[in-house]
Amino acid sequence: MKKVITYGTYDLLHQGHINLLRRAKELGDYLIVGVTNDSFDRDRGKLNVRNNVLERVEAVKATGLADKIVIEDYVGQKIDDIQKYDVDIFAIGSDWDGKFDYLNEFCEVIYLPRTEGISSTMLRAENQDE
Ligand code: C2G
Repeated sequence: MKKVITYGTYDLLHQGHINLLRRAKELGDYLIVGVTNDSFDRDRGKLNVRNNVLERVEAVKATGLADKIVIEDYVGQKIDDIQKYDVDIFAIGSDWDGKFDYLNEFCEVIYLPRTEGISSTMLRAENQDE
């Protein structure tokens, strides 16, 4: 069984996230999705995330594309997860091109095309007053 893992915040879950999850799922038989913890995002400078981690996990669950969801709590967890779950492929959007090449030591790394024209940042701007 080929296992794929991908990570993200998935704030205000949108079609770009869904396309990414679908493409990642198509790379193998079993998809693990890592959803960032709120403090992990704050620490990496994402200060305006609207949905809390439980809401974001529920949104990913509702897509029906994840076979397993894990919470990403700390820097360095990707390596631990890849080893723990015996992952074959790490997949992530092309906006991260090259950034995760260091994981090649542990599994195959694939950058998937990003969906143009939609982002959480755009949706947050549209809903500024809510
Ligand atoms: N994505 C996409 N198209 C968009 C927006 C996002 O394909 N229009 C992809 C991103 O490339 C990423 C995933 O959706 O693979 C989740 O995106 P974010 O929620 O923005 O999370 P991100 O900050 O990319 O988390 O450990 C966390 C990860 O390293 C990356």
